[in-house]
Amino acid sequence: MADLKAQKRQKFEHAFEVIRDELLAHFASNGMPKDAQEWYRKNLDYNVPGGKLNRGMSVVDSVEILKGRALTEDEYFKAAVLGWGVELLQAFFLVSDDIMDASITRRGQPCWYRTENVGMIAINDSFMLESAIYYLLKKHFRQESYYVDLLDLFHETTYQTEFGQLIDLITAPEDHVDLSKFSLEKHRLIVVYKTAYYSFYLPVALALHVSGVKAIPNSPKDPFTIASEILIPLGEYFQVQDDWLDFSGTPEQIGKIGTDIIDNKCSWCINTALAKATPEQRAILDANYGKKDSVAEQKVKDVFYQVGVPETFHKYEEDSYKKIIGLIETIPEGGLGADGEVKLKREIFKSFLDKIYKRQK
Ligand code: GPP
Ligand code: MG
Ligand code: MG
Ligand code: MG
Repeated sequence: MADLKAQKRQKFEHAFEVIRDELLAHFASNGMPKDAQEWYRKNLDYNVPGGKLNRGMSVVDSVEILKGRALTEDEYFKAAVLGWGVELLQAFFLVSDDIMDASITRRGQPCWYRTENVGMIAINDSFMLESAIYYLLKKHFRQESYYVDLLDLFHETTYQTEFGQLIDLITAPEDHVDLSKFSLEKHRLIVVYKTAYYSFYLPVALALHVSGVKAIPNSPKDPFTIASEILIPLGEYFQVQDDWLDFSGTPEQIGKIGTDIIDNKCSWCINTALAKATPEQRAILDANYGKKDSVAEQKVKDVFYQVGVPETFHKYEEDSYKKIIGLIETIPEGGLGADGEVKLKREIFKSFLDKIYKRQK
């Protein structure tokens, strides 16, 4: 089982080498100089392949489940291009998010903008990671009837993520801490937009398009709408885990140093603590949250422990799992769709949920 997982990952990583070489060959064919070619290669290698790859591999896994059989080499590669498209989008977001969040490390190494000679060139590097998606889509999908659907989906999802990033950032001003502005409703809006669409809806919607599933606009039977009704809550749960790990995980474990308390973020942990704090504890939170100082950060963490944020999280995790299983079971056991058509199947969502349930990084 573990072996099969490792093999799957290896195969997906191998596709990255091919895709990266296509991007580099195209770049070189525009007469770009050797030092720029090396720069672009380093940007791609440093920022794209080193994560958990859940998002990218979910495209391939979902296509396999939808087709109900092993993929041909050609089908596999096309699904992998879309999967790496999601990973490129994620790399674009993370390189720029780390600048905006003043983060230190990512995936166990310094954030790209903090590496030697990079600095603010990382902004342009992040743009190139995004644009690479559209080069690849054109190269591999220009002839397909659903090409425009892929373009639309990547564009719309990017825009939604940017909405979410905006509200994440303006809810966390650097120079003005006001915890009364936070709420779990605000948190939900932030995380659905900044994380759930691109991390959960996008991979499955791509798999549906490449498998020939058609949208049924304005219908309660639309497979894309039905998928999003499960995937958005799944993404919300995932980002609550991210907030929890930012507070409780060690850098060795999560590959990044948590910055949410220092950055004044409207995270799940602070909202949970605010709901449970006594007036004394609330005063400690008010005085120490969002301060660029590790003593203040520790005081906030102490209150998080005192009010039972860990216990509340574990309960939340169990409840979310049950809730999402319930949503998955609204899909008929034999799949959703007419005979002879590609059917939406429970296993797509179950396999995605299993990838993240009780994750430690
Ligand atoms: C995760 O937030 C959200 C993103 C990475 C989306 C960024 C969107 C942009 C348009 C740049 P986070 O800051 O909690 O992630 P992490 O904890 O990994 O830094
Ligand atoms: Mg952020
Ligand atoms: Mg961040
Ligand atoms: Mg985070």
